[in-house]
Amino acid sequence: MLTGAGMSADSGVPTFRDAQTGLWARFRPEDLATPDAFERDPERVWAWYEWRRELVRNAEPHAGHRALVELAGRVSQFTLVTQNVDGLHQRAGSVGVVEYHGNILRDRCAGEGICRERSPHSTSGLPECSACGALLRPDVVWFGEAIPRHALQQADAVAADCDCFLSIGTAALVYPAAGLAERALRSGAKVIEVNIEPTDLSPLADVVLTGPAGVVLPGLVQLLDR
Ligand code: BV8
Repeated sequence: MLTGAGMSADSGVPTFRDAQTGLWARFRPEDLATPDAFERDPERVWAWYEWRRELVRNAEPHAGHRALVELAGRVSQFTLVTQNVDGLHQRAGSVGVVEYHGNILRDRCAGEGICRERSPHSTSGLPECSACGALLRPDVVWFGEAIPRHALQQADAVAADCDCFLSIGTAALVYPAAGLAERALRSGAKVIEVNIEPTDLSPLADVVLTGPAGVVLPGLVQLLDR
């Protein structure tokens, strides 16, 4: 299965396209979540990410996240691929989560490309690597950056070899993540979409369950008890 920002909406984390409110209303995520934006204005990009980190830290997993944990224990094979960078699936108890777009709460050294601790001293006023002094950046995949190889391969493999693929809370617009449901369809899987509104995937899905993930997913798991 694949979850998107709509999965976190019921935890109070605005979706990727709704996130731009208040101070950030005048920016498009696509213009902030890029290597060029970080190169050009690291202060602004870090301010956006610190604002989003605060939202994520104050959020709690909801009944839909917990329903996926329950579902994982009820089926023989289960892989959760998420586009979300908020770690809410893991906080709900999901294990083996494939973080397709990384994790906003981790820092990565922009010079070495690996996660590092922050240096206690900063010459730039921004987080710097404790090992080499280069700027740190959030450990997420920006637009124009490659998906981490292990995540890409694992997600492709399960999409190509599953009986049922759930697409939950995603507009199915960001690639290559949006291609996973299409990959599952090509391999003969049934596709179930959970969303509050139609998406580009809806006409291709076998089943479309319209409603918030925090309501639909617990209901779906209860059906297993019938
Ligand atoms: C790459 C981390 C190449 C950062 C994010 C074709 C193939 C390959 C690439 C492309 C392509 N076409 C275009 C591209 C380029 C680009 C792209 O897809 N652009 C889009 C804008 C068209 N893709 C890339 O750049 C990717 N990289 O391809 O690299 C490459 C290869 C080799 C070497 C070098 C380079 C990287 C994309 C990753 C970008 N990073 N996040 C951060 O978070 O800061 S993406 C970002 O969008 C979030 O992760 C978010 O999850 C994701 C997708 O959006 P959604 O999850 O769908 O969220 P959205 O707000 O759009 O929609 C919410 C949905 O939920 C809605 O449908 C709504 O109705 C629903 N909803 C709302 N409430 C609820 C709900 N549903 C249920 N319940 C509710 N309560």
